[in-house]
Amino acid sequence: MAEIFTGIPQIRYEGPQSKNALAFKFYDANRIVLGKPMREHLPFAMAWWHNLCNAGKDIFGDPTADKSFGAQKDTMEHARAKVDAGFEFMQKVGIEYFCFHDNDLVPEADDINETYRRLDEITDYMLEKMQATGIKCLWGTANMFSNPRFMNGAGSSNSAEVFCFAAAQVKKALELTVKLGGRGYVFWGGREGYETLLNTDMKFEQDNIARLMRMAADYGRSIGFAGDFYIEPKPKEPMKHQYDYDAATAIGFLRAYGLDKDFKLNVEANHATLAGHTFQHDLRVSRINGMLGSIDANQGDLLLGWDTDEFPFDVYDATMCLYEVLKSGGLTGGFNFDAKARRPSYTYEDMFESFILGMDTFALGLIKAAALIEDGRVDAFVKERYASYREGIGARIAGGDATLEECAANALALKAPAMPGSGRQEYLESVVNGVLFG
Ligand code: XUL
Ligand code: CO
Repeated sequence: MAEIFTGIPQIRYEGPQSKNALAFKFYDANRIVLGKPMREHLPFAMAWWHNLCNAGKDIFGDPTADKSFGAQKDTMEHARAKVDAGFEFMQKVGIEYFCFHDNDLVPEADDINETYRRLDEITDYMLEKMQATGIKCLWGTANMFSNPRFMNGAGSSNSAEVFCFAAAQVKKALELTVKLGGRGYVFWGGREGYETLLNTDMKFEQDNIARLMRMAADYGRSIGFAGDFYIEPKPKEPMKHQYDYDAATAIGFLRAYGLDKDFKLNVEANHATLAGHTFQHDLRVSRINGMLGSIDANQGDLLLGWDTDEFPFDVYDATMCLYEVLKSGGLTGGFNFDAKARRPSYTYEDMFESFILGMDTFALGLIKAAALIEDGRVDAFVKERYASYREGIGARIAGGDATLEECAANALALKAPAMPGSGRQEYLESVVNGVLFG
C-alpha cells in the first residue's frame, strides 16, 4: 500500500528549543510524570470524523481540504483509503487510539441492511490494521443527527419508526465497538432536544431517551461490552435546547433514570464553555460525582457562540483539566481530539501540526498540573479555608450530627460571626502563574 502522507516523517520529541514544526516540543511519550509515563497519563485519540472526513465545508462555503486520499468520494474504496490514511497518520503522530461514528467509516446506503454489510467489511479491514499496528479503539458511537430522519432527534423523536432506526444504529455501533475492543461507547445527544415547547412533550421525550439508553446498556452487557457508556453533554447546537445541557444536568438525568451504574460522562471543553462554564467546572462536577470518564479535548473561541472545535492551545485550561484528571486518578477513557484544523489550514502538514499542537498543549498541561500538585500551596490553601469544620460545632456539622437548634444556639452565643477569612484569589492566581512560568 502506497504511503499517503509522503514527505511527513515520524513525529518525534525534540524538546522545547526545537524549531522543527513537525516535532514535539513537550510531548515526550516516555517521560515519567508522577510515577507514570506521559503516554499512560494521556491516552490520545484521533476523531475519525474530523481528521479523515471533515474537509472544511461550512454553511457558507465548500470544502478547502482534499480528504479523498486518492479515492472516489463516498465509495467503499474511499472508506478503505480513509482507513489507510488514518492508520498511517496515527502511527506517524504516535497516538494509540481512535474514535468513530458508524457513518464516518462507510457511506450510508439507502437500505440499512446494506449499511450493516459495509460496516462489517470495513471493520474487518480496520481490525487487520489494528492487529498489525497495536492501535486501539477508544470509543464508538452512532451518528443519530446527520440523516434527515433524525430531524426531531433519535431517542426523542416523535416517530417510533425513527426510534427503531436509532436503536438499529446503536445496536450495530455497539457490536462494532465490541468487535474493535473499544473502551467506551458514547451518546452525544445530537438532536435530543427541542426547538419549541409548543410542539414538544418534554417528559415523554426524556423518558424515551432513557429507554433507548437502558436498551443499549442491557444489550451491550449481553454481548460482552465491559466498558463504560458515556453521555457527552452539550447545551445547544444543533438544537436550540439540548436535554443533556451540561455535566450537572446529565448526572441528574442518569440518576433519575437509574443509568448511573453503566454511564459516566465524556466531557468536551467547547461544550462546557457553550454552557457558560469553564472546562474545569464541568470536569470538577463530573469528578466529585465519580462520573469523570473521558474527555473530548478541544477548545472554543470565547468571542464566538458556537462549537468551533479548535485544537487546544490554551495551557492554563489544559493545566486545570489535567489537575482534575490527576485528582480523579486518571480516566477510564482517554483524550479524544474532537477538533479540526481551521478551514484555511487545509494541507496534510496542517493535519499533523494540529495534533502536535494539541498533544504538546496537553503534555504541558500534565507537567504543569503535576507541578501545581507537588507545589501544594493551592491544595493547602483550600484545605485551610475550611478548617473551621474540623473542630467544635464545625466538625459536628460536617459529620452530619448537628441540629438546626444547636447551630442556632451557637450563633446566639457568638452574637456575631468573625470574618470568614480572605479568599486570596489574586495570591492563588499568582501561584498558578509562578508554577506555569517560573
Ligand atoms: C458534536 C460532538 C460530537 C461527539 C460525538 O459537538 O462533539 O462529535 O463527540 O458524536
Ligand atoms: Co465531542
